[in-house]
Amino acid sequence: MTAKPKVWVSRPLFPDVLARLAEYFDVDAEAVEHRHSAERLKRKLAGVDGAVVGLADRIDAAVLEGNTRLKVVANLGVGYNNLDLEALTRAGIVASNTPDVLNESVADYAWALMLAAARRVSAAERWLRAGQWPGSNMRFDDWLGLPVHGRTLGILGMGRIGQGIARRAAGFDMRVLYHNRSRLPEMVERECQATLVSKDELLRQVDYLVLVLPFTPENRHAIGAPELARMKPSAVLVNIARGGIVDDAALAVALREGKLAAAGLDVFEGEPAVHAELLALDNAVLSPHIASASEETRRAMANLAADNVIAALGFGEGAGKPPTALNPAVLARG
Ligand code: 8YV
Repeated sequence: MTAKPKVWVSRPLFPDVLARLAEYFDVDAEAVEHRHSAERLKRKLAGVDGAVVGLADRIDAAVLEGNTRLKVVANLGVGYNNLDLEALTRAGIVASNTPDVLNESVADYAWALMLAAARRVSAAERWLRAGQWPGSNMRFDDWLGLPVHGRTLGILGMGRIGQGIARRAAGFDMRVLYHNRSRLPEMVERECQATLVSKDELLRQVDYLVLVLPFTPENRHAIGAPELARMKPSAVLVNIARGGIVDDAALAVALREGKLAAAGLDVFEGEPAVHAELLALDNAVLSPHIASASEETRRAMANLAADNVIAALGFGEGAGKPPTALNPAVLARG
């Protein structure tokens, strides 16, 4: 009997997904979360045919150097700025991500942050838990927040997640504006009831701005001090995309000085560290990169990553056709 191919899973995963992988492979799965050093990544990847990796695992040319065994890297996320796709392609390694399966959960969560930031949910809960309600003589005009219904929602980056966020806006009677590299097909625009505007118009007109851009060098600090200055002081910013798209230091200043009303942030520059000034602000609702974290969605993401590894290594029904390969040309090369 020939030995099974080897697969490394860099983060703990659902046991049933690991069991699926184990049907085909000799699986080495991390039992606890680690921040893997480049050296450890290199060593682990040198000894396997396939890998399932997370966003904290930076797979670049240095990590791949001298690796002649690895054939597939499946990323647990739709965003793949942790992968050097060119280096992987050059090395003949298939890379995959997890698009689509997370669209609706992430869109739900964008709304959670929007509503929580507008209505000061986190700050009010902190106050209540601190025992401040009894004896506070809470006034009729305390804890006033911002209305969401009937306002203007802006979406920067109108892929499928952005479209999901836009579709939900109909229930809040909102006008939806978007800015994107290219205009959406008319039918999709109609479905989302969204209108394409320039980035400048978007910044100036919206009451709620949700960022759904991929993290690329061009999108670094797409929202910095100059952009924040163009927004209404009553506006709310929501980032469920990637840290680094927003200049967190500039955002903290705008929030502190009342140049922006509030923010809902799930991602941060340099996470898991969070800018100290953001941590100190009551008008920032902060969460630890959990927008896709519903049971159903995380399970679907893990299964999709497993599907890609299984297919790329020539097993299962889709043998040879990983469903969400980012560089399918590698497969054609054989
Ligand atoms: C993460 C994400 O993958 O899909 C993405 O790009 O950022 C998230 O869904 C998830 O938080 C696991 O780290």
